[in-house]
Amino acid sequence: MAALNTDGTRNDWTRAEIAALFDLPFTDLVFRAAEVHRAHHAAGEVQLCTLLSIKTGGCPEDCGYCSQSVSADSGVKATKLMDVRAVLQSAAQAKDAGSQRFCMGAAWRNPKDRDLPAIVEMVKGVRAMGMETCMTLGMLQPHQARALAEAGLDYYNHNIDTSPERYGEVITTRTFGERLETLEHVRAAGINVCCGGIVGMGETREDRVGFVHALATLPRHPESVPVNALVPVKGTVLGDMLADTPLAKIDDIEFVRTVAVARITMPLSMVRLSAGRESMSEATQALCFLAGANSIFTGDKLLTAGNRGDDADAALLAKLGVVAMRGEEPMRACEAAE
Ligand code: SAM
Ligand code: DTB
Ligand code: SF4
Repeated sequence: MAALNTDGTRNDWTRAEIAALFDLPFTDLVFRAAEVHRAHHAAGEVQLCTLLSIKTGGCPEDCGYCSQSVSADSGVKATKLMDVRAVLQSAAQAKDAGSQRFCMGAAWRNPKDRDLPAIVEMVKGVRAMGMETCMTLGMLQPHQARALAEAGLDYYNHNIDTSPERYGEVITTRTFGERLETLEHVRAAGINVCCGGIVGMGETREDRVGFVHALATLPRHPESVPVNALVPVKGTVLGDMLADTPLAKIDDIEFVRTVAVARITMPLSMVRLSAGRESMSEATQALCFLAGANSIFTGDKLLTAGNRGDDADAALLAKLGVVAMRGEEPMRACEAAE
């Protein structure tokens, strides 16, 4: 018998249950996901988030998908940490464009303590503009997580990226366990967790089952779950592999299935349709919204890769009759659990 938490979520999903969801007839799966979505969220609303790379390239990690790794020959130029004023200018533009959350990403294995004062100023400055703040800076020590929490950071993004079994084939410079440790430090500091991964890296269905299983069985579900479709970048291990085997690209229906299973297993979480929308048809994106995705990255750039741009997104949302989420999310898992 499944054990329900007081907020109605479950952390005891089995792999067999998650595999059975993936195996459902497509329309049954999407219908179920849409029901779960409507029970917990305003189905006609999508959260708009904006990304800024505050420190680009030159990263010592060897993530096989990433243009910013020193192991990749992607042509991305390494930069220093941006200055606080420039970051706040970007944030002000994002706010004017209607963004609800400003996400700042750095190509680091981990932040150095000497970088923290500037990072803290960025969090405080963006918060003062009335936007939610998110940062993704790599691995954190407990004292660093606490410093970010004290600055008022709302979310920390740290992805598990794929199944525990596949992890070591994609990244060798850190372990799946180290990822979980940082997530624990973020939780312990009281910051909301944003954690998801990438599909379309040539993984199997079983890996996608293992990926959703790992997220849905965390002690508390991440408040945000980004589902990225691999953006194949020339010069990265996975980008080059996919260029040689085009059939390895994730099938649109399988991508929607992954979103739907994430929605059903983590009903209160925001499921973010993240990287890869530039090459995704409007019909596939509409199916993702039907299957419970309720957040996107706006603007014409992610960190280094292109994004659809505000005009194309405004047209799509208008066509679908979907509106931008304003103010607080309907319910946060961390609040509901208390
Ligand atoms: N360096 C930090 C870290 O890895 O934790 C933060 C930045 S990193 C770029 C954030 C996430 O972006 C990765 O965990 C991965 O899921 C996603 N990502 C990076 N490159 C991608 C690509 N080419 N396609 C899709 N998602 C990608
Ligand atoms: C996440 O899961 N996706 C975003 C965010 N977290 C930081 C990053 C996507 C990066 C896409 C590739 C690039 O722009 O280099
Ligand atoms: Fe570095 Fe993050 Fe890219 Fe990995 S995903 S190489 S940690 S920037």
